[in-house]
Amino acid sequence: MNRTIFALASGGVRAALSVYRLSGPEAGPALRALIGGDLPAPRLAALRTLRDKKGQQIDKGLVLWFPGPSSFTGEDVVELHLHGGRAVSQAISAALLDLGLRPAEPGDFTRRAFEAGKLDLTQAEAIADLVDADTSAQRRQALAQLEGSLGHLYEGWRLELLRGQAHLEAAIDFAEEDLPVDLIASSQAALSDLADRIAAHLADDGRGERLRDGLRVVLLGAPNAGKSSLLNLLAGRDAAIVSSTAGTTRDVIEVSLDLGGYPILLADTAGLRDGAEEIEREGVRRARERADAADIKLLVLDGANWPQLDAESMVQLDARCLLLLNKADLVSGAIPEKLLNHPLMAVSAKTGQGVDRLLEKLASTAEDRMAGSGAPALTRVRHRSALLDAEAALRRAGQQTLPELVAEDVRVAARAIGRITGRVDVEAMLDIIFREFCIGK
Ligand SMILES: Nc1nc2c(ncn2[C@@H]2O[C@H](COP(=O)(O)OP(=O)(O)OP(=O)(O)O)[C@@H](O)[C@H]2O)c(=O)[nH]1
Ligand SMILES: [Mg+2]
Repeated sequence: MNRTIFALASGGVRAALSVYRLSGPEAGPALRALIGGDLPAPRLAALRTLRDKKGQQIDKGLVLWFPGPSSFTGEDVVELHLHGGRAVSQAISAALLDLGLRPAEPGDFTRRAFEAGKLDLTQAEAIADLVDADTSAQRRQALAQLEGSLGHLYEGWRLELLRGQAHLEAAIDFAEEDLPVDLIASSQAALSDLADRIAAHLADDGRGERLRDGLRVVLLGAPNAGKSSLLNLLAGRDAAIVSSTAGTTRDVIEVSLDLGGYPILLADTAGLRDGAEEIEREGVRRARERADAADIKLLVLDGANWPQLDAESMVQLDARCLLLLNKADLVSGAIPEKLLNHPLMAVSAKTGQGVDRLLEKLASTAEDRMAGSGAPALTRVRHRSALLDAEAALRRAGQQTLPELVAEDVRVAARAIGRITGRVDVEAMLDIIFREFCIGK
């Protein structure tokens, strides 16, 4: 049996209120000991004075009693809503340790909920994502996943496979029975159809994962072009040092932006040039590394040198680039909308010119890359690799001629998908065999 655990469920302790959560068989006795009386009615808040073993008052607050199995973890659960503060936290923790409870490890409560069958693994992951969500689009994605959008999709696919496997197993084990003769061909058609649906789901350009992590945007360009000035302007704070000395920035400096609900990680980098001294050279190496990993490269051109283009920056030109002509305040004459077939935007970190347009452009790109058609998106590499395994197994199944081998590939595919939701079991398959075929009636 699980030991009873407790944890401060709300973050930092210095706050008006803090919530403590207890889960396990000793949760009820612990609450009775703390309040010196009977348990309150289930799921109703009750105001109680909490005392330690010596009868010393710890605090007065709301207590809630959630008897298992209809609780978050499926176990007996208690919530204590006490005053926030280090001394209260220390006193209640000491009292709970004194009662034999153990401090929870990260994820302990959700893990117990999963083990009790309250959540599948994608929902458990969604709780972590919801807690980490910084923007509204991230929150919506996590909520949909918590509601089971991904879990239902995968579970549906898995049941389809189990049904297919049941048909094939029946053909193998009960060949003399009255089964359809074209079983293999029709199974294979269904399997290849599912493989296509999995492939379509995988071909989403990683939007779900990108929404979790943020779109990676990097500022690149020659020293002194004004990259750090632009970063500070976009971030709305002085995150990076700006100076008229070329080669000021060395380390990569990253800020998070929320553009229309979509998360962006904007990185400022060292100015690109060769032959600098050692530290700056390392900075340039890091800048190029960031550029390679970026979703969008903002290539900053120095308006002070316009229309001269520096070679080091031009090497970076590719489909991920948006060209920015900074220091537009110093440029006289018309600035073209395009340069070398890439969109060019005139901006000035000094006057703020063009910055709104740049933000709009970034926001709309972020939406393009991260918003979906409404279909659930996979959100983790773990999902992707399991689905790739499943798809490969289904493609293999299409090549097999013996029902045994087709069935084996289907089994591999079903297990791969079952790993995503954490619901790999064999009982379900037996149920389907007997329900659908009525064999051995
Ligand atoms: N006139 C004008 N000056 C600017 C503008 N943007 C930046 N500057 C000036 O250009 C100089 C360099 O700016 P930084 O932001 O440090 O340039 P950087 O690209 O980060 O430079 P490194 O870190 O050395 O690569 C500073 O003196 C800024 O004040 C602008 O839009 N107009
Ligand atoms: Mg800089």
